[in-house]
Amino acid sequence: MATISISVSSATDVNALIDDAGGGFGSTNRGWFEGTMLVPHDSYGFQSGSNSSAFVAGGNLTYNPIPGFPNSHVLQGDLDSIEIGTGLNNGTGTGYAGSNSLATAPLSISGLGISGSTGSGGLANTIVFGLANGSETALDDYLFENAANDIVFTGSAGNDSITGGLGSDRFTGNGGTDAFVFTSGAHANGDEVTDFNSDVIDLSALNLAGGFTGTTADFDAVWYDDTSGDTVIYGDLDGDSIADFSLTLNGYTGGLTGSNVLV
Ligand SMILES: [Ca+2]
Ligand SMILES: [Ca+2]
Ligand SMILES: [Ca+2]
Ligand SMILES: [Ca+2]
Repeated sequence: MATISISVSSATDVNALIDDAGGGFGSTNRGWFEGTMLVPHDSYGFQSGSNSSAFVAGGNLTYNPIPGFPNSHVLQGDLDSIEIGTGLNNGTGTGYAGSNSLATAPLSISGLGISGSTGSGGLANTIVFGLANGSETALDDYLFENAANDIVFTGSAGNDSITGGLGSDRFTGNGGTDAFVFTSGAHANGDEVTDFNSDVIDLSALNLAGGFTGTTADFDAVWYDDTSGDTVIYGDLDGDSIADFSLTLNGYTGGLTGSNVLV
């Protein structure tokens, strides 16, 4: 459905930052949302009362009250991007629709590919107002639990961490010791790391009793093969020593140890 780009500009735990973006809002700390809202805008900006969180939703979006419910909020249209950070600067001076920027925006998500979202149950509305009401669940589900959506992740020069999702994802950690975390074989399967160096593949959530077995296939274990010019990491989930999932470290043949692959 969509190939979604996630990039970070400084050392970031991606999933924690998304969780914090939702957590910064909530019933007693709502984002501001006011101004000229009934015509389409390129972006809508939200800032929590304490400015512990701010985000900008970009696309071709229109705010409409639900007919008959004048105090209701529905965001409709195309949602392309979300930037998460702090320090919302609204260039229009007439509210939080229009020209928005963030003073610091460590996390940028683009290519969301949500078009023609309508109604209160539409993705644009559930994702954006989810965050503004303190819940990142709809965004998390769309990014990481939808097998039709692939992530292209670009890390910073620092130590980044991202918990990968369903779908075929591609991770470039850049500098630093980056952690690519997977919570199931299905989440890891088919994924690629383009620049593995001294980074970490964390499969510990899978609770595989066989542990990391180097280059030897074994039951309920994780092993690797680097004889093809890449390193392919395999895992057995059902005890037959035959791989049930694999992920690839492109162009890497430097060998792996239990400190690179956490099982
Ligand atoms: Ca994946
Ligand atoms: Ca990095
Ligand atoms: Ca790295
Ligand atoms: Ca197996």
